[in-house]
Amino acid sequence: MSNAERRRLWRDIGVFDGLCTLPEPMAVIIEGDRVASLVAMRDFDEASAQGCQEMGRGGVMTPGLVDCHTHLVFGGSRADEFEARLEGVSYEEIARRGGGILSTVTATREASEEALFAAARPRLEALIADGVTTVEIKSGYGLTVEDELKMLRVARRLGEALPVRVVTTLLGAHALPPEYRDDSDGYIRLVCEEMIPAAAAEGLADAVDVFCEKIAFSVAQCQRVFEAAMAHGLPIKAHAEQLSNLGGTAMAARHGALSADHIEYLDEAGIAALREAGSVAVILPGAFHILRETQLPPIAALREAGVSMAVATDANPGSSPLYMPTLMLNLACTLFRLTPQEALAGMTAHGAAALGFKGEGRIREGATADLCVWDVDTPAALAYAVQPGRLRQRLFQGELTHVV
Ligand code: DI6
Ligand code: FE
Repeated sequence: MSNAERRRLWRDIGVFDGLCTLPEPMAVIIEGDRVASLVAMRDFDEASAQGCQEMGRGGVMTPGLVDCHTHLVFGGSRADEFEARLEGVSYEEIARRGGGILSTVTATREASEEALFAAARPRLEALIADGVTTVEIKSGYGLTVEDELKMLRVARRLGEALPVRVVTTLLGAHALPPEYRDDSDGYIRLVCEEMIPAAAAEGLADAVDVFCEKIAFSVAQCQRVFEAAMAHGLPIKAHAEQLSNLGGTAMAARHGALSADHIEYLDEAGIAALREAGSVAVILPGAFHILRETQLPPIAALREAGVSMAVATDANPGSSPLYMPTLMLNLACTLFRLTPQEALAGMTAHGAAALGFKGEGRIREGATADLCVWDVDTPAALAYAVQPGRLRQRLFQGELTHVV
């Protein structure tokens, strides 16, 4: 039987549909690569089980997880920086000394495409083993036209090699490379006039990101990058208000950004701008935890304003060397006081929206069968315990790609 004709049935299963937990045990039928039916067990008609492969009972089904913010292609390691920070040197200070992001830039420039691919593959496999079916991967450690394209090519190849949808983001404006030390406007010109056009011409970038921060680029410089991206038809997003409040989020929202990410230092004006633009707030509890940040993102105010909140790993060698999305569910709850359902929605429906896939990351009739079945009793239990090995089944575009 071809996969297109195959019908699979799960019985008596708890369902988190991407926005909320359904109140009753459900029966779910997947036909080919689509969700064909989703009915409460007590309304289930046994006749519809005919021709179905029985996939099991119990457990919890969620949409495949969406990790909407990662930097998982990079060379080298930053364990030494981790130790320095434990001894009291700050992330900003390390960056000012030319370490931090720039030390990864050196290692990434030196690495071949093959070496970058080989290093990134197990990181992505770890995300997949923890339920991810869509992942965004940023460049940003090359900082030359060639090295940024090299990173994006590796990201694309990862998506071809593994059963996961990869969305690529050009983050040329991540840090100022040493060869432009006294000419940050000159570097922004390179990003706008060469990097973005080259990435667009080769179809290598699905979006463009910036790091709007004192140790990176100003609001005005980030705006220039956005205008260049938009001129090439590319959606935009921003790392903003991570270490200080510069107003990058409000500027990004005014330009129709898909998302503003980190946002620990976001103020009322920034929240209002996100609400008006319908941009997603991406919260990254892994970076908050690793940097031992104390400024909490304004979760209650975002919730009150009705801004969608996504949750992601920010997997990267410096501020979030964490490759476990279900750990982020836990951290989003314990550190940021999201409810388990909000955290799960942040890694499904709202994560998808942060990538421009509004309406995806859901389990409902007609949806793409990207989904996970977990060995837990309730969706909240996924955020409650941090325990690898709970992913019982994983479907990527209707294909069973993970069975424990
Ligand atoms: N903020 C982050 O958390 C990542 N990039 C950024 O702008 C971290 C990048 C790194 O430290 O390597
Ligand atoms: Fe990041």
